[in-house]
Formats: sequence, structure tokens, C-alpha cells
Amino acid sequence: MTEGSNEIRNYIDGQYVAPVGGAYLDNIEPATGKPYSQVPDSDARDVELAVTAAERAFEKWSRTPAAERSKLLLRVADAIERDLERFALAESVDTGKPLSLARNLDIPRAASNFRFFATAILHTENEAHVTDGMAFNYTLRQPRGITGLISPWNLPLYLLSWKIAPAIACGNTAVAKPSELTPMTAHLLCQACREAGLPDGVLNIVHGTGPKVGQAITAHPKINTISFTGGTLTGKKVAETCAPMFKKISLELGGKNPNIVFADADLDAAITGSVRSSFANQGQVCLCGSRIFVERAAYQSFVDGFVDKTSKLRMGDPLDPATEQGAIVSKTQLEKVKFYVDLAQQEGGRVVLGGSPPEQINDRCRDGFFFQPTIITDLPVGCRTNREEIFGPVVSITPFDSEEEVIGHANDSEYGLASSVWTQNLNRAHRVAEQIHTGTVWVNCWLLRDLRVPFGGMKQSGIGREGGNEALHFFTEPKNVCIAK
Ligand code: TXE
Repeated sequence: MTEGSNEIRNYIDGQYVAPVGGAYLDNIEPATGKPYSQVPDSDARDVELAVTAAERAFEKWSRTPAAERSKLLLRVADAIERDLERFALAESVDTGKPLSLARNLDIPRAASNFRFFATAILHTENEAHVTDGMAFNYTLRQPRGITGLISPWNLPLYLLSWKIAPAIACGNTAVAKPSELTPMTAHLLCQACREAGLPDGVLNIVHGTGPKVGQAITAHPKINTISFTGGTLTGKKVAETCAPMFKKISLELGGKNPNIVFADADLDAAITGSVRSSFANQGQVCLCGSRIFVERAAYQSFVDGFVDKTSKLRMGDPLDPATEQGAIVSKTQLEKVKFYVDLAQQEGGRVVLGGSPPEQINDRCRDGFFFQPTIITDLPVGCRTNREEIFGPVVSITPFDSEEEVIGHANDSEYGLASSVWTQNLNRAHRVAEQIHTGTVWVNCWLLRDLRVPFGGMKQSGIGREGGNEALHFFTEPKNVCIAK
């Protein structure tokens, strides 16, 4: 960390400001278990200041030509890329994820989010409808006002920028809150916005806890649009607060994603892909496949290959460039992982790899929150371990005998975020993809993202879709103008 950058402040009206109440929380580095910075413990008073700034800025920003908004957002992307190493280091220290992952995935993708929406707003089309011989209709899509953007700790800058970029690109202003566990990259983003010349008040960031800051954002009468990513229980609270106020909301929540391997799959590719989809970011990606189903004819070969490849993942200090598995984000999350591994064994599961914290990583990481990648077999399909979101490096593998059976297993979940299907049979790929109840189905791949496609979940995984036109529609208000002939 460079000197001074550890002092996190709220960013309101283009200024770094201390929280009104003067209170701070410790920001713990997961790899060491020790505080390394302080984050404002803000409250409704800070949100009020941010809303005032966002309201004032909206007047001008909403009338700023798209070309100008685009130029400013492109400059934000450039500023992130110029400072990539600093961002990547901050992300790794804050989250415990390997520095290489932050450098190669999270931070570049955050810059792409700004670039994507900066250019998307230059290419939108307006709808027009001619009503027989009677009228001509056209649809205006106007910015909605002040948006409230709340994001979690697993991919802090990537997910926050996935909301901020479309919100402000469309001419809205924003009051955003990163997770209190991982505030550092949002703090750096404010500097990037300053450097880019983003007008004051267009983006405001208020740091603090969910119950204080998150709740104040969702409940604020002047914030009419809420985009939230986080846990399903929190999503319910957000929805409860927003519903009586008729706010427009988008909820991206948890998942218990099925990963289906047919016997006709390219087994090496399926194993390599499944190791990634199970353990990327220590399994703390809402899209991770935590329920693996393998057709019986390939079951043993898959398990052997999967265990072998997983056992070779290099676990270590996240700051070591060779590390592939870093730390779990917090002590609470680590305890949750341990709880589920114990529960899995009570439910009849057999731990075939991992199942406990690793031997000491190094002296620096002595008190860090580490857990080995863990593979469990022999679990009943419908048990709690197979139903509840663990959000850690734990997967279960179950054999199946038919396509119909595995579609049943895949869909037998409260969640419906994403799934993967591994097969060389083209017809089967289409047939199965059509029948699985998830917002995304990856065939012979995982986490291959095109920012233009709709992204989001079904069932308890949330409501609404983000990405491409879905985001541009979410962050604008359609207005029909009907002109009689
Ligand atoms: O999420 P929270 P947490 C899942 C995962 C994890 C669980 C809890 O299963 O174990 O959620 O994680 C803010 N009003 N995911 O506790 O609490 C909070 O401050 C408004 C899946 O971190 O949902 C943070 O900024 N906001 C997920 C954000 O909500 C509130 C990724 C998310 O935190 C609030 C992370 C409230 N009442 C965890 N309470 C995914 N799908 O990507 C909290 N927040």
C-alpha cells in the first residue's frame, strides 16, 4: 500500500470526507487476520449528505450529452488501467484473493465495465410504433434520478462498477455502498473519477455497514432505483423496504449452481473447467458450481481427475504471484465453511480432499482465514449441504444415470442463478440448456462473459437482469409519446 492510501473516507460531492459521527470500523486483511486500515462507520446522516449532492448534480448531469458522458466514463476506465497494480494490490489485500486473480480478472473487468457502458450509450435505438393510420408513438428513455447501488465483498470493484457504470452512463447520479469488508477499491475508484474529471456529486460513495448505510440508502425517499448484489436474506430485506415505496429494484442474490458432466464430455476440459468453477476466488463467486453431477459411466474417472487437479492448486499468501488459492474473506465466512463441512459429514458425506484449514502458509499469514479446497462425495442429493449456499471452497459430487434425472436434480433448488453443462452432443446441449431453470447456462465453459447478454437469476437468486440493454433499460424510465395523425 502506498502511504496515506489506507485512510478510507466517504466520497461526497467530489470530496473525501470523514463520517459525520466520526466512527470507524477496523478493516481486516483476511490473509493475516489483522486490521490494516479503517473504514468509516457511516450512518443515515452521511447518506443524507450524499443524496443532497447527487440531487444537485442530477440537474446538469442528466442533461449532459451522451457523447460527453461517454468521454468521461472512458477516462475513468483509462485511470483504472493506468493504476492497475495499485488497484490489484488493494483488492488482494482487502479480499484475500490471489493478487494474480485481481490483476488479471477483477480489475481489468472493472475497467471494461466502464468502457462497455460508455460506448453502449452511443449506440442505443429508440423504439417507434405506428398505430395503423391513427398515430405515431415513440419511446423516450430518460434517466431515473438518484440510484442506490449496494455491492458485496467477493468481487468488490467488478460488481460495484457493473452498477455504477450503467447508472451514471444513462444520466443518473449515484449513492453507492461497497461492502464494509472490502472498501479499498471503491475508495481508489473515487480518485480515478476525480482524475477523469467526473463532475462532483455524480458518484458518491458512503462506507459502512448494511443495517446503517445500506438500509438508509434503500429507505431514502429520494432514491428511486436500487441495484443490489448480495445474500438472499439481505435481498429480502431490501425488497421489503423498497416495495411499499414502489422503487425499481434489481436483486442479484445467491446461488447453488449445478455443474453437469455427461459421459460423452471431453473429460479433461470438464475437469479443468470444474476446478475453476468450483474454486475460483476460493469458491466465493455467486456463479461457482457447488453441486457437481457426473454421469455414472464417467463418475470415477471424473472424481479421480478432479481430486488430482484440485490437490495441485497452489494455496498460499495471496500476495505471492504464484498463489492460486488465497484466503477466505472473513472469520465469519470461514466459520460458515467449517460448519458446512461438519454438517456434510453428519449428512453422510465423505471428504475425499481437504476438509480443514491448511498447514501454516507463512509467518505473515499465521492468523489468516484459510481453508483447503474441499471435495465431498456420497451426499444425499436433497441434503442441506446440497441445498444451502456455502460460498466457499466446498463442492459435492454426485453420480446420475439419465438426462431426465439430472435435470430434476439441477432444478431441485430454491436458487436459479447459473449452471454448466459438459457434453459433446450438440442436441443434448440445447435440450438440457432449455430445461434448466437458471438465468445463465454455460455449455463446455464457465464464466465466459459477454457484457451484452442478460445476466441474473431465477427463483431465490433474484429478480431483474443486468448487462447490456437490460441495464440500460433498468436505469432509464421509458416514456411513450403518442402523436395523433
Ligand atoms: O452479504 P450481505 P454478506 C451470499 C453468501 C454469503 C452471504 C452473506 O452466501 O455467505 O451472502 O454475505 C449490504 N440493507 N453472498 O453478509 O450481507 C452489505 O453491507 C441494505 C452472495 O456479505 O448480503 C453489503 O454491502 N444493505 C453474493 C451488501 O449488502 C445491506 C456475494 C451484501 O452483503 C443490508 C456476497 C440491509 N439491511 C455474498 N444488510 C453474490 N450473489 O454475489 C447488509 N447490506
